[in-house]
Amino acid sequence: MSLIASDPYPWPYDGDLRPENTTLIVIDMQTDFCGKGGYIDLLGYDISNSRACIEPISRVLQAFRKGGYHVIHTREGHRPDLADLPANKRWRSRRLQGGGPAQTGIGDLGPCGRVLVRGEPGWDIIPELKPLEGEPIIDKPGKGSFCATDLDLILRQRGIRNIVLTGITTDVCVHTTMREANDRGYECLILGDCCAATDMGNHQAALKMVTMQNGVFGAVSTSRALLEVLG
Ligand code: C5J
Repeated sequence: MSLIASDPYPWPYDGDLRPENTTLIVIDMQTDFCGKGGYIDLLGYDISNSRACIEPISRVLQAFRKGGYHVIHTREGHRPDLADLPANKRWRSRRLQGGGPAQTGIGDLGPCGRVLVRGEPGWDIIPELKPLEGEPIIDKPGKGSFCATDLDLILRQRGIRNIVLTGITTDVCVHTTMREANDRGYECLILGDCCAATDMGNHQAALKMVTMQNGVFGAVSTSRALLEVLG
């Protein structure tokens, strides 16, 4: 029986935490979300917010790999012909806040290649958190990692029940993935210091939401609490 100190309950709920049934998911640690000239930078947000989680994720990643646990990565992005990019998503990405002239949006050419397009430099996972050979990478067109992907199939084939969520952004892709996973019966833990948002208030609110109703989507913890158990 292994339990990680978490809020609002020690995680996982039944103490069944083993390398065979537990995966780390590292969500969208791509240049477009945390690098200079990437999508988030072009939108005018401070990328030091989204970069703050790189170091803690790297420590957790090392512990998962060392312990023989599963590791899965995700990337948000679209086909080069943009056949999987909804028109409203593109329109919103090009719109300056408060209206105004169009800006570089999804599918357009920016300093890191075409924004959020598969195969472009900005779409790739940052070198600090590069996936190892054999670690699945889920390419997703949406915010959630289950929508229009084979993630659920891969998790079930491997017998995975527990999911530890990290990555960016806390309030969008990480939260959507956590909600999707929770509804499918997975036991979820989000590590607060291993996630980041474009806005600190949203980051904190997203973590708080998880803890309502006795853990409505799972539980919240930190890299430190997890490493005390995983070593
Ligand atoms: C966003 C993400 N925020 N990875 N994507 O558009 O959270």
